[in-house]
Amino acid sequence: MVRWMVALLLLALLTGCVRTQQGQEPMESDGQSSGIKMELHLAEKPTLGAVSSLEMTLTRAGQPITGAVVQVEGAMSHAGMEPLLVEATEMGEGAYQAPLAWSMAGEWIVTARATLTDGSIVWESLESVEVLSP
Ligand SMILES: [Cu+2]
Repeated sequence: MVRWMVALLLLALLTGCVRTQQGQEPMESDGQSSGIKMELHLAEKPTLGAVSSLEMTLTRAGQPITGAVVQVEGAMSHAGMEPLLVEATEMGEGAYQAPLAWSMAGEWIVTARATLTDGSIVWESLESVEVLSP
C-alpha cells in the first residue's frame, strides 16, 4: 500500500505539476486534511492580459473527490489591488478548473479553497506565481 502511494507520488512529480504544500505523506492524516490531497497546476504560462487555466485535482487516498465547490483567489502582495475571485468548474473525476485572467505583471499568490459535500474545507496555494509582460 505504501509502495503504491510512493509510486503515485513519483508519477505526480514527473507530470511537472507545481506542488507547494507538504501532504507528501497521505497515510499520515493530521485530522485537518484527513488524507485529502489537492493539487494545483497552471495549464498555461501566466502572461499579463492572457488567461491561464488553473487545473485542480482533489483526491482522498487516491480516489477522486467529486461535488466540491472550489473558490479560487488570485492576489498580489501589494496593497490596494482587488483580488481575482473565480468559482471553479467541476470537470469530473475529481478535476476542477478555473480561468485566471491576469490583470497585472508581477508576483501572484493563487489559493484554491474547496468545500466538500460533507462540509469540510481544504485549501492549497501556489506561491510566487510570476506573471510576465507579454
Ligand atoms: Cu498588482
